[in-house]
Amino acid sequence: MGYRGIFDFRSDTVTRPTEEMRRAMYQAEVGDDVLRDDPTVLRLEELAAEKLGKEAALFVPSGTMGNTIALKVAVGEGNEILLEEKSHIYNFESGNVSRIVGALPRPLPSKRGTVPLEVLRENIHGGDRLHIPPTVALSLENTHNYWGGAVLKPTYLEEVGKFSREMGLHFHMDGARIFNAAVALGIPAGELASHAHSVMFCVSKGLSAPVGSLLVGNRELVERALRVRKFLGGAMRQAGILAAAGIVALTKMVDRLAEDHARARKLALGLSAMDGIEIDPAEVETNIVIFRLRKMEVPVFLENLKKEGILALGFGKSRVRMVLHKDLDDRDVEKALRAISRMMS
Ligand code: TLP
Repeated sequence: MGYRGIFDFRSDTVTRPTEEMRRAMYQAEVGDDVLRDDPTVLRLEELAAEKLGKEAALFVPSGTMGNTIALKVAVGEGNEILLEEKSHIYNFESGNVSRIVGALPRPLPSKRGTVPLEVLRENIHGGDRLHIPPTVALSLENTHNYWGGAVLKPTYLEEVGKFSREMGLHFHMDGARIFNAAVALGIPAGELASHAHSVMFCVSKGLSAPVGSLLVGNRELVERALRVRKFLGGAMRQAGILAAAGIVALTKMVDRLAEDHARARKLALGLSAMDGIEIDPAEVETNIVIFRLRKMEVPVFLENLKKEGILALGFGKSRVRMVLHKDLDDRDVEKALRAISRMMS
């Protein structure tokens, strides 16, 4: 399909709103959400809480803000949070854990996003020593962006949930793409969310809404989050215009994520047969495809690909990321494979 001759594999954030979303946005009933008067925002929040099986939800402008608010509420200044070392929160959110939350982030090694329980356990600090910030929370990412859309196993999440309750830690989930995980596993997103105290997810990624994320949790957390959202300047007025698209995202766009996953596998399989490209297609579980270049520099690869009207993203020194989404179809995947194959031979 592409868009105006450009085949954009950089991210699922590039998806444009569907016709149905645009109609819903046009017709949205709105009010002032700072005064909590916007019926469409309230409806989206109710729907989000219901889908994730939590008491309440808060609509926020971005995933970054949703994560920051959650940690500002649950971690707080002078405390420590355990994070997976390649997580988005630790690496790609402008250092907000230290800059805005005022907490100490402790990055921990993992196997594709799964931090072993014993590693979590070994890194917990109590509040008994004056010079060590006490560990009060942990955060996991599902699906995991850096690890190529890896899905965290429900049994692992259950264990972490149990562990966090035993240890008195707050368990936050950066579930920007939690619906991709749920669709890949064939289970409701609520089942994955049930083990965490708070979850942030985005409607602006594979679900194709133009803007927005939701923070879900219990009523107390969301009430406190409302204050932090205001403090960060994230409280919006007639935000129902945006929330209307979010409602379509949650009600109409979830099941189709399976198509993106199938195309990602097809892309990975094709790439794995090419000389100079390193990828294990078995690791591609959702819509993100990350591969390593053996013979070509990443900027050269991206520039050559761009000449064919295809956009991808450099992801580290020798890695490239290509993401599948609703604005890319089977033909676009084939086109990309042909172009890359020409470039590599
Ligand atoms: N990720 C973006 C870029 O920042 C890399 C992308 O294109 O994938 N958590 C996860 C796991 C994310 O992947 C992202 C965005 C966020 C949080 C932040 O969401 P936004 O961009 O809405 O602040």
